[in-house]
Amino acid sequence: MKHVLFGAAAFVCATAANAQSWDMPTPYGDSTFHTQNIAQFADDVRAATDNGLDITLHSAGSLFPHAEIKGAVRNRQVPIGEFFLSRLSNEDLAYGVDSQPFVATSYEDAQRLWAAQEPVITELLAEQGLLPLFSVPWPAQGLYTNGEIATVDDLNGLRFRAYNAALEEFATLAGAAPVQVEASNIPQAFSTGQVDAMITSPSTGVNSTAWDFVTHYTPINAWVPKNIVVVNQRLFDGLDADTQEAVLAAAEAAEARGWEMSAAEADSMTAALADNGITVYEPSAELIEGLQAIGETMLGTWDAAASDSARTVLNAYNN
Ligand code: PCA
Repeated sequence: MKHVLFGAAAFVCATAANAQSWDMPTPYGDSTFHTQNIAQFADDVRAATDNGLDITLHSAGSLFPHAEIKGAVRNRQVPIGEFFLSRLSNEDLAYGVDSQPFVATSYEDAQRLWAAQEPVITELLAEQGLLPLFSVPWPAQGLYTNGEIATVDDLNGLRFRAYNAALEEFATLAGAAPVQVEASNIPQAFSTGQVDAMITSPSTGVNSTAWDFVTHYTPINAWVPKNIVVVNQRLFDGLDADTQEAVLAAAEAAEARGWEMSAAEADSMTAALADNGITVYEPSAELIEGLQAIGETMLGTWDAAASDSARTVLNAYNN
């Protein structure tokens, strides 16, 4: 008996000695479904490895600001991290196709776009020693304002919260004044008068209690942008084979679960906006036509600047 107990204790010590702890930054807060999804991913990895790989989340930009997360994974300051994929469009427009207005507007489109995008960006990220693990979309993006917006002209002069270059361009072409604000700073940006309108998902609207600062929401469903989780390839390669397999299996499950969570939130969070007093209205045909015209202009600009990789993504998606 003594011998057996000793054996068990030795086993526990051996496991602990090999155990690894990974820090995982994300820009988004704990109530965000993406954060809940990656928390489940971390739980799955812990369970599958008998606590051999313990991933600790650092939400709401608490470890690294959004703009630094990709670089931190690349430089091995952290092994793994999550960020908004299209923020990398300044490196290559292939990363930003999901944020071009009216290119992919439904989950079906978004799935096809991700299928076209994944092999291309996997290659681009590999050049930086990064391995993408999974990508999950936000619900389609809608318009939050004070008062109803009937046409693009009504956006003229508004201070518009933006989260990437494409949205900045979109707002500018609509005659609005874009201001970059991270998702976790939205309530403060509105309450201090820095911004007075935004385009984001119903999820982010609810997570930032949009009813405290806007009265109206319309689901223009103009694009379906994604988050991505990447790991440093060299640190991943340093894991033993079983742990690598556990990470990849948990990543595959997280991608499938995340897409389902997103689709569920598209409905439930739009309902929650209305329940909290926001007027949810269908966009007018004129508004959509005006916004689509802006999308066309943006696509022209995109086309003039697109790399071969970016073209490969758009061609594969369109064909
Ligand atoms: N929420 C994030 C990105 C897109 C979205 O729906 C944000 O607003 O920053």
